Amino acid sequence: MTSQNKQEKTFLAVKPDGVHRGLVGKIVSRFEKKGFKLVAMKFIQAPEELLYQHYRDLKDKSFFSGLVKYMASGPVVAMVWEGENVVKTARFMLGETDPKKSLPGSIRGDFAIQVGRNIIHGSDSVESANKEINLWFRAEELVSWHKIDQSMIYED
Ligand code: D4T
Repeated sequence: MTSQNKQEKTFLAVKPDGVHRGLVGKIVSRFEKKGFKLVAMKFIQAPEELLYQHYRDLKDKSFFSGLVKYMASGPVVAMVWEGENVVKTARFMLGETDPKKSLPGSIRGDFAIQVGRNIIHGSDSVESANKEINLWFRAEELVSWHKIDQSMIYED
């Protein structure tokens, strides 16, 4: 299989705490430097209805209402990134959900302390990535483009 047909997409979002703390550039830079391809990005104040949809699997958790309130407390940077194994790799780059368990070098390990302020979201599977991308973006907002450094990042 060549890298071309191993390409997949993930949904990432810098949460309001990451935006307020001025970490957007640093976070985006990590994915750019890794070699992944940005295919969509928008700065939005997420409507509560969208957040309920996004976190619907957690609706029975005790932290659900606090989570939605925090996610609606300010703007987020919603993004779609593409690359080989990007869903799993991005989760490694994010670190564990709880920053206390995240290794230094990961985004949460370097920039966050508490689980309720963990600065970034990343899809946990290809299936959730596709659902989340469809929820946050219209199809025409995804940009199809050829990044010229790809033969220096993938050998095949
Ligand atoms: P997200 O979706 O934000 O990338 O987080 P994860 O995929 O890493 O983890 P999750 O779905 O279990 O949690 C979603 C979101 O809820 C917050 N949270 C989580 C919280 O405030 N208290 C908690 O105890 C847990 C488990 C943090 C992430």
